[in-house]
Amino acid sequence: MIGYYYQSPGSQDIQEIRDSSYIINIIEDPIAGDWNYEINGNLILALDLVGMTLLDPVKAVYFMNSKIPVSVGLSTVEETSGDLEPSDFKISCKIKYPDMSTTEWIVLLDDGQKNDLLEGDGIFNYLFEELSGPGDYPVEFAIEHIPTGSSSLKEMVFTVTDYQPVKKDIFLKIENNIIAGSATKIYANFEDFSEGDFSYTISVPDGTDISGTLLDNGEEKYGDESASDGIYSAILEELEAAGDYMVEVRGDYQSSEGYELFQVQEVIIGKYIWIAEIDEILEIEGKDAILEFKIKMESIYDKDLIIGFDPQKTSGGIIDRVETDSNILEAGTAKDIGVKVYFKDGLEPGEYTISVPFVLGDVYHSDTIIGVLYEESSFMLDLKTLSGLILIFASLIALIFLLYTVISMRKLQINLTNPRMIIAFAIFIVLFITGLIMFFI
Ligand SMILES: [Ca+2]
Ligand SMILES: [Ca+2]
Repeated sequence: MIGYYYQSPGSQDIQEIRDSSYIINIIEDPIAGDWNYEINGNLILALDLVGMTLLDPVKAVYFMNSKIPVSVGLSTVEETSGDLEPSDFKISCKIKYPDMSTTEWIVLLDDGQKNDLLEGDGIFNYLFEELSGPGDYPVEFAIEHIPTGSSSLKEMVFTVTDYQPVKKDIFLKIENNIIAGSATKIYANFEDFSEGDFSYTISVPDGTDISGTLLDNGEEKYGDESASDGIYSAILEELEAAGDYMVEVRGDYQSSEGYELFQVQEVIIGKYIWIAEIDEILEIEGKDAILEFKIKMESIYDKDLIIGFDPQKTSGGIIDRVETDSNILEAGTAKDIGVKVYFKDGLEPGEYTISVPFVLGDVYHSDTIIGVLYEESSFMLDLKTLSGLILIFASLIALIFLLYTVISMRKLQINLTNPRMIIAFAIFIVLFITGLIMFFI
């Protein structure tokens, strides 16, 4: 409900608009004087109760190549309660160029897209990129409460200058301990060794960023040799993962004219482990299903790394284990590593694609994909198997002799217990069983 208090009672023509979610009272032709009002309800939404803060542009002066962020924040005014629904508001701005021409009404968005960090947080944004020249740019803001159609206006001005201050150079150095193995020191200075605020951001191979401050306080833990010499330092610990690190240093300072300026410099450092690819299809030689090959590995890394394998990865259950002739990849070396891949029993002949899951230290995982050919004919070469086949063949000669004897038995009146029969049968059995044992073991 809404109550009005006027200095003296009198009839006023009040028009009321009522909806399920709001009530608007419009006082036509109000009597001059002080008015008070009181509003009660679960949700209070009145334009007067909504604060509009210009968050940007914050600076009064911009350079010609700038992009001007335009940002407005909505908030409930102090001493009021109730929820604010940012989507009930439309905020727009109109920018006037120095030549007096103006832009159209530009809608600021709270959509969490391109120029807006978060959707629905009541902060509306736009990025103005079309500066036409130096001069004053008055900006008119309009805020509209969509459900009630009520609106209000605000104005501010920013100035664009064509003055281009000469930027100081910034120098960045990285004490590269990639092979030596210790923490990495970075240091930076302006060309004239003047003061500034120095900070760094490092993009780590896994995509995250580390940031911090470089200091000129002479403290050892920052790697700073002497205080206030204009050389700012920081020590970076724990750059563990292999890959590229992009180090960016930013120095903020004030130009002699009082403009806030900054300069950025970046350098890429890297820790690499490289494992060669194997393009050709490798053949398994010998009766046992063991693949042997050599592979080239190279390390540009500051520590020796243990060469191991991920036992969980078995190429779909066919790999039993993997062994190498060397367990260490030394820091800063390249070498050929002999690898033996043991397959599980019962590998069927055929062509396979396996991945050998190398794990180097805790820092590098790489699956090396290899085509493998496993042929049945390869076990025919085995000497023991060959002897077994010869014995089985020899036993067949005895069998033929035995059969011949049985066929001609009646004609020659030879008895089954004839010693020739028994000897031939015994020879066949002995040769045949020995041959089988040799063939299969
Ligand atoms: Ca927003
Ligand atoms: Ca210093």
